[in-house]
Amino acid sequence: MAKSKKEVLVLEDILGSNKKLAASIRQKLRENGILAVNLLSSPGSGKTSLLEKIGFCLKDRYRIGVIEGDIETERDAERIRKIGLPAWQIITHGACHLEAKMIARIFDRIPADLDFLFIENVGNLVCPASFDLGESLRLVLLSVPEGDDKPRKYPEAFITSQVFVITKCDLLPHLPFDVERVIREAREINPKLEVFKTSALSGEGLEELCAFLEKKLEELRRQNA
Ligand SMILES: Nc1nc2c(ncn2[C@@H]2O[C@H](COP(=O)(O)OP(=O)(O)OP(=O)(O)O)[C@@H](O)[C@H]2O)c(=O)[nH]1
Ligand SMILES: [Mg+2]
Repeated sequence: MAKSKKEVLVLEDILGSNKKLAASIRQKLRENGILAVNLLSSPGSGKTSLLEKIGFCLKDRYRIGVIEGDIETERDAERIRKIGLPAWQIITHGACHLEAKMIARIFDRIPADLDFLFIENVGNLVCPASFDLGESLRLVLLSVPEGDDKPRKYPEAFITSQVFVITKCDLLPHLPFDVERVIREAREINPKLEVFKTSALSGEGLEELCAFLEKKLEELRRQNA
């Protein structure tokens, strides 16, 4: 059923105030030279697994913090703490996405001397795409078992992201998944997408992805200089 005019106005108001708050979060993070990265995907696509691997790859040279968004439990934050990184869990109690106000509420717990702040959004390929969290970089993940037809079906996540990470590529020999098709269709939606093929299991593509993140941090620092 079509939304009423009142519903549309309420939605516009929520998104408008989220955008303003996100802009001020982004400004503060950037002033401190922190690259904030928002990870979006369906439940179970491998966000936390990828963050564990990125953490291993970068933690000796950079200060990293992780915000974990989940509907319930502190499980993902505990996984991140196990690899020696600080993690702050946001439990949304039912909300299917993070919003800027949730980041703002825990903002004073985030050290100002971080290099990278990763934000793992609630597992959902739809709603998180509409909410800017103040990140400088948005990554959309799609895992091989989810199927190669998803970019056109869930375009907003691909339109609003700068990076497309195909995860669980170790499963490619076992599943029908056309890598060229998924990249082509994602770039038809958003021609500027950077694409990485990764596997948290085999390690494929992780070095390249980490090098890209380092380059993005350098760019941010250069803009600040
Ligand atoms: N084969 C394979 N399995 C993976 C890979 N990465 C993650 N998995 C598995 O996929 C499942 C989900 O991984 P998570 O990292 O928890 O996924 P997530 O996106 O963080 O899940 P939510 O936070 O619940 O949305 C786990 O059983 C992982 O072991 C991968 O590269 N290859
Ligand atoms: Mg997770």
